[in-house]
Amino acid sequence: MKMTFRWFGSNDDTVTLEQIRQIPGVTGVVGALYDVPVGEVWPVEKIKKLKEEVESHGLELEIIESVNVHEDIKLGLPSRDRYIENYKQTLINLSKFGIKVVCYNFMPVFDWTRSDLAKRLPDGSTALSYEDKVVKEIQPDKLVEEMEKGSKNLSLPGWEPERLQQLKGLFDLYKDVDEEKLFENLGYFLEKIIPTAEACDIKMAIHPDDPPWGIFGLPRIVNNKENLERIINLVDSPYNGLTLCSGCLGANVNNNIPEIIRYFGSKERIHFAHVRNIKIHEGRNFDESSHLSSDGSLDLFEIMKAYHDIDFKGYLRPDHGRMIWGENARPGYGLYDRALGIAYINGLWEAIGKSAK
Ligand code: DNO
Repeated sequence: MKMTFRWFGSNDDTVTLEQIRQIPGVTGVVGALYDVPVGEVWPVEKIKKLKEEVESHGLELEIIESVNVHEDIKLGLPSRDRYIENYKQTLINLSKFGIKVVCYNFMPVFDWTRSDLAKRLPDGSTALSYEDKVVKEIQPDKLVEEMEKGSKNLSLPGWEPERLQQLKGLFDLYKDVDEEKLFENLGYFLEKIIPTAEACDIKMAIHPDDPPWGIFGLPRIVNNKENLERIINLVDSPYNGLTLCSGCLGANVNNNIPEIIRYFGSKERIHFAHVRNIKIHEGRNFDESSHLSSDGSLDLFEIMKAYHDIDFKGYLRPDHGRMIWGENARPGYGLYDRALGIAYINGLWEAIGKSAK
């Protein structure tokens, strides 16, 4: 595996490349251009600048999270073709700088969703949390407001204000899009972009829905083994692959994460691993815990063992961390708890590797 760390750029991250470089075992960052509107082509000059900045700190930039997909593509509107052409051009531009994997998602309107960005845990740390009742009762525009309030004036990935200002219109458009239609629209998108991804040698890695169920009546399809299987078969190419996020899929107790890793790993379709833990409470409620198995509901040893068993050579990153030691950072993306996560994942990896010999 290649250990990486998500970074939001020098203008928009409290964590610096100097700090990231000092975390044991990290070889690269997971980056993106956050100032290009969704649907537009990522300019070569900006990609170059980001790449050079990361490399000048002794780190690699080989993976992007995310090139977001324009809503018109998910909706299947006639205007999608223009945005798909732009997406292809972005892949071509990224390939000029040695990008190997592009993560994206296909969640209608809302990317990852939480009811609280700073829930206080018994040890005094704060964490992202999801309470089903709150999300069921809140109006979508109110949720957007709450997320913005909790963001500490840092951008939240996937929560682009320009798009979310048009909530009402988007909800109207989605009235005609059910899960089958969404699959169809994803298939259309993949058929067009995978040949370009192949030519550019960039592996596409779809990110699961977070949480892995529909919210506000909007369809969601990237949420269990059966649907992941259907997605990789929409276009049967190694370039049509997955970001395997343990915390997203794991929120549904029916998803057996080690089994899912072994299954898609044996098909060589996992290109990017997000490793994190969650503490599941009764019903559809969970808090994000530290990475440690005994703090959450997922067994990180079994998860890392599954990656070891499939001889995982792809990119991996710790996922969200709690806010600890008085850190004031983007919710989920501080330095300390994610660095602790890395130390733990590295420890598991070394122990599993040595005891397997
Ligand atoms: C949130 C992230 C997501 C993820 C996208 C991938 O913290 O896990 O925003 O990056 O869904 O496209």
